[in-house]
Amino acid sequence: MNHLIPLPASLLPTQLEFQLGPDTQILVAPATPETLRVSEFLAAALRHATGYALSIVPDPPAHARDQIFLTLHDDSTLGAEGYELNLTPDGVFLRAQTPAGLFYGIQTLLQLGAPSPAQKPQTWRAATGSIRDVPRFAWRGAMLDVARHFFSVQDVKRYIDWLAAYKLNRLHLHLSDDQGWRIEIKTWDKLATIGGSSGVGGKKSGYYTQAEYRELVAYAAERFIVIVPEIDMPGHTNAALAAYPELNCDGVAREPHTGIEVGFSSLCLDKEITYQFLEDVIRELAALTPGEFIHIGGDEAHATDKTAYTQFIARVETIVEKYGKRMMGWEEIGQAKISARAVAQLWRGEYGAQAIQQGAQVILSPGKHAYLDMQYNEQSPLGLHWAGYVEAQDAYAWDPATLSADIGESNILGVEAALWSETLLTFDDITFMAFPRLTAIAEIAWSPQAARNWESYRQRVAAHGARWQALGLHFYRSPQIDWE
Ligand code: TNX
Repeated sequence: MNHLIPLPASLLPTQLEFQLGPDTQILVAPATPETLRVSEFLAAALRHATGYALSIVPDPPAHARDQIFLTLHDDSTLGAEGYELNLTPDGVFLRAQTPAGLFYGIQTLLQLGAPSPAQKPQTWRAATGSIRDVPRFAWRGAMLDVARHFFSVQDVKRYIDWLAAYKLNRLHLHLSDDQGWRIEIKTWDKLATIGGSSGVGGKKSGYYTQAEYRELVAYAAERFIVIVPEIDMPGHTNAALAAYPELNCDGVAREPHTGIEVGFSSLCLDKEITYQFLEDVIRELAALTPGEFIHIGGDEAHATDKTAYTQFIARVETIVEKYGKRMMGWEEIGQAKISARAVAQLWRGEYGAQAIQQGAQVILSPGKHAYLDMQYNEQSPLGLHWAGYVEAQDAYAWDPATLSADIGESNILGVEAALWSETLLTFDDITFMAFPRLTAIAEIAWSPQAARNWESYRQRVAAHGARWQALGLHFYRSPQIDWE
């Protein structure tokens, strides 16, 4: 029980052991499409680990021994995502108010019973005890930049699997930037066909069709992860400006951008066609998005007049709201007049107070702690270092509530780990930058501040390293951690 990440809100080990047997079943009540689906998720993982049948029994008549019981029941103290997990030598009892809570309890259970993949079919044992667990923040996010280098549907799904294992619940996809446009828009088809044909260094271009994007949204939703689409504007728009000459003030299409410098592009804010374009894009994105938010970027608009920028952001919010969504943007949107429904994502910490004064909440992605694209140290083969070097401890040892004097716990919707991809080409590159820092941010987002500390995390993450190694996950062997 002593290696869980994120650390549960409360945990009481009882020093015994539950062992899965060839006849262990998963009993689920009430049996609904969603509870059956999460039961199947657990069954598949345990079958894979043990080779046992793990049949699912919907609405079992009476309690049997040596089984795993999943039940939904009313307990408002568990909220929308909490769960209660009791393990005894005679059975595993998992209760939650919602299927999401059951899903998080399952992630905990799967961490507790660490099978050795080398010894299959094999006994699967877990230490006994009781856990009651609820998350600290509602928004536990990870951002992936698929614009600088494009990543396949398969790669994104594999990243989603890891997010789910650590109880993250938002995947923010940075779908457009100067170097590439990565989502099919049917009313402006050249965004994808022309804007999607470039990338940093001329490598790894491409885009998701709407069908592929829906597939990602559904795959994430099955793991209780909401995909948050970002179209960056009015800067970071060279790919769109290359696809459509009419979006430029001078009417001349831009050349594709394959470098990594920022801050030179801007939509033409004086032209009405710009707003028609945005309305079409936002309408199509909203239709693809079950979640509440559309992220409109808004960062580093260095090539846009400041007053025009603030008017632009306010107008974009009305378009986002027209299609039933809330606007999220990088912290620079705090300079504009935004509604209390908007959310500002902090990365440098300059404009958060302005957003909060307007009643908006914030999501914290401070570069010094939560930017997974920062190099670990001077020798790191991948990454940038404009925010400094971010070692495992830097990613872990900070508290959202004390990061800034202007920002209190109630202003914070959540925390998000950002992974920009200027220097990343492969899935191994992604995971090398993400682990063991993504797990640090996941714990900050989920676990109570008082319960966690670096010394405990560094010991627990070492056990995860052994599992990552066994699963072939490429990760950074930080010298701050005594890897097993
Ligand atoms: C700043 S963070 C950017 C991105 C870069 C990133 C690299 C933010 C809102 N803008 O355009 O990719 O730094 O770390």
